[in-house]
Amino acid sequence: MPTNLPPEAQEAERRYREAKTTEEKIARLEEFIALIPKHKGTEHLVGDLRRKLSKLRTSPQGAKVVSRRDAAYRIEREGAGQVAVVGTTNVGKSALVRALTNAEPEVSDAPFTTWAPTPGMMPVENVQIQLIDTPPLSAEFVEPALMDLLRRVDLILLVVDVRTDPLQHLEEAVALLAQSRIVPLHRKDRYPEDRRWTFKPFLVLANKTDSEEWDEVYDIFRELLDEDWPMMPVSAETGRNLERLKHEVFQRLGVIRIYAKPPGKDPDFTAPFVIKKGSTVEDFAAAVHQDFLRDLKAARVWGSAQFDGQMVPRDYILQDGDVVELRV
Ligand SMILES: Nc1nc2c(ncn2[C@@H]2O[C@H](COP(=O)(O)OP(=O)(O)O)[C@@H](O)[C@H]2O)c(=O)[nH]1
Ligand SMILES: [Mg+2]
Repeated sequence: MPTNLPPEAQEAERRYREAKTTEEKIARLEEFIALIPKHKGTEHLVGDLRRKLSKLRTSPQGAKVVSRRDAAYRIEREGAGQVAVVGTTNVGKSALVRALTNAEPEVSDAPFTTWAPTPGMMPVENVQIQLIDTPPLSAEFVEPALMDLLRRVDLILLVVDVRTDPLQHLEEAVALLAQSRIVPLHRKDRYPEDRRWTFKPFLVLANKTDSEEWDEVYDIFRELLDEDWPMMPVSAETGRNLERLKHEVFQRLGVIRIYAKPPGKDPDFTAPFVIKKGSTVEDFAAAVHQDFLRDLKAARVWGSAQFDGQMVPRDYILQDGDVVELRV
């Protein structure tokens, strides 16, 4: 083994050597390969390790590990929306998910700490949004199950570390996602109308902008970008802008909250129905219960209507915060 590997790769190698189960071996080997600098001198080593990895993954135990991992990526949707937190290693994805949700993914200086996606619920106003912490994006190992998960989510929060090399983190992550044909919605014009591409709304989080001192660095990063990204500076550590972030995420989900009012009673303002922006009274009725949709005669609306309790037709378009009484 060449001794001129950087210390983090040597450390990863040690962890790989100590791995006991096939699952651990696969995970540690992926990590080790990812941390080896790629050049002529390491070509052979990397080639050998890749073959070893592929052997492990296709072995009978390995196949079991891979299918268990796939299962870990099938995360059931909960709450008002499903949002993935992605990025390269050590940018603070896990720290953000910890700070924003009830989940407690491990946060560490060691790269590749997060192996399985970890969902948590983030309360915003009177709804809950599901945030999913994910393993780092890396050129060395693309997890197909992660890409499938990202194709299903409503929003991608792409985290970069403003203190190291945010531009590189952003470019690397975007390039890796593009390899799996996942591209930011705002770049849609650049791609042909083609079902093989998945367009997702992105929000870039410039993490570790702990205090005002770092705003200048953030501004420089922004100026270096050759296009306008939806982006905001945040800090998982000091909590800076996290409240604003929660609202931004809610806004970007493109959903509205509707309160059902049973006839003669008050609506329950703690339990909104969350439906897509642009939904009609009919869509709302379907969300409450299929029977409502079938038997719906009329509806009264408080909020967006011209006057309180106005009778509206089935195709009336609802707005966030409306109170609706369905009549059958
Ligand atoms: N100063 C500062 N450090 C942070 C912040 N967020 C995360 N870190 C540190 O960055 C390292 C990597 O964090 P982690 O959440 O494990 O990164 P991940 O690999 O993207 O999940 C840890 O040492 C964290 O303590 C932040 O907002 N400010
Ligand atoms: Mg992590």
